[in-house]
Amino acid sequence: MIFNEEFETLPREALEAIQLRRLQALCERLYALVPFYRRKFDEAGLKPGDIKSLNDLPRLPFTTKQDLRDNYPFGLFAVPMEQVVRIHASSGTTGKPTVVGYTQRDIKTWAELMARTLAAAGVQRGDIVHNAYGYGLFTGGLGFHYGIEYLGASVIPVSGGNTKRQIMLLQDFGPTVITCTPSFSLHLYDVAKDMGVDFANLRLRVGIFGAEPWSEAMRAEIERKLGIDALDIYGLSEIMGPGVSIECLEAKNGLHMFEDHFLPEIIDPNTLEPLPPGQPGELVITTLTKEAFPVLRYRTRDISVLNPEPCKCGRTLVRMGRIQGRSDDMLIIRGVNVFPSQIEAVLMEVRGVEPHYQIVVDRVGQMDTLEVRVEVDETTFSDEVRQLQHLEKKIEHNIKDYLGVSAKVRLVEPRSIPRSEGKAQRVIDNRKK
Ligand code: DLL
Repeated sequence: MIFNEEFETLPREALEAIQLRRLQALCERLYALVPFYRRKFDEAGLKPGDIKSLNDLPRLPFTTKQDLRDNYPFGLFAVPMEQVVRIHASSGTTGKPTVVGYTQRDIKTWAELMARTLAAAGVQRGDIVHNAYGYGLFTGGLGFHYGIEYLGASVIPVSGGNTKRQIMLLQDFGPTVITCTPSFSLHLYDVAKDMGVDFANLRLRVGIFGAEPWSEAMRAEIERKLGIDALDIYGLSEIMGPGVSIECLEAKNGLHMFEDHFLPEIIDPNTLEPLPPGQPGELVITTLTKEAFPVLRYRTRDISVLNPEPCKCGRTLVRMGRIQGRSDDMLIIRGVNVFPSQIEAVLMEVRGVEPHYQIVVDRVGQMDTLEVRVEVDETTFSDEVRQLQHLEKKIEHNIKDYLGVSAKVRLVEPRSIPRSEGKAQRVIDNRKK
């Protein structure tokens, strides 16, 4: 089902005309309202009026996560606070989150795009949606919530956690749609099994999964175990939240990006040059309509590929390929963004600990696990076992406190972590195997 027939099936030419008009207006607004962008334009010797066609896009400056951090918390907002009705945030390398804001119109646009997203998954009025994305600063829970209501379906705002209770609600409320991270859906399945509950007896028909990397193999497993269609949804807080792009139920082959609101590019992350359709590279997105927090050429660090071929669902919107990885070292552990440098910062505050560490990420059952191995100095190593255990617990506590994610810390002998001649291999991600 197509929610917004007009804008989701525009001929390319008409779509590009809209995009150009919106891009030009965006440049004018950014130049006039956000000192950071005015400086960037001036440094590049550009005026908003220089943007005469979409081919001029590569002349515009990029925006990076570092820029967001440098302007923490509200420095890049393009409207006065009186117009900001919502704030969300996601974690970043320094422990300070990346902060984003929305006007009333932004919230309405987001709700509409989420309604389009849900419709692409076949959701309609009468459906009951079990929304197990986290509610709070994270954009997942509330982003879906508003979209489900906008579409006119029923939302169960169950949020994350309390898995056993979720199984009870899945049985009693009879939801037809589930929305959560792909790993959580498989965790639900395992817990249900332990409780003697069979997913085949539930009414679920489709699941909309995202916020973390997953694979075709995992889709097959979810579809088989849960007995539903599993669709991939992509988004990020800096651009809006969930609802930037979604697979359609008809093709399940690439995620349609809502190009009337977001202008995608693929660049080579090293040369920063644009790449043609079909070539994988870093996804860069410009928001065309956002009011409170517009971004110009935002470097997502996510690796994808664009496919402009028409789709059998009837949408003319470009499709991005499943995210293949990231061009930086950010890890996503149970939906929480974690940078190795954050862990390093925690370790380095502890006396007796050496700057030699390794981060091991794995998946046990369906849950991500995080283990931090770190060397201690000779003196500490000769301490009593009890003292070492105490130190491990202390670091675990600090990681949880600082990063919001639980880790198992293992103190190891001096010089036992392999040294490397080039870049240290700090991260071993066994989930990719
Ligand atoms: O994860 C927004 C979201 C919520 C998307 C619910 C989908 C569903 P952030 O917390 O800002 O926002 O994290 C954004 O998560 O840059 C990707 O690296 C990763 N990511 C999001 N969706 C996918 C996906 C939300 N479908 C970061 N596949 C992004 C792979 C994904 N990675």
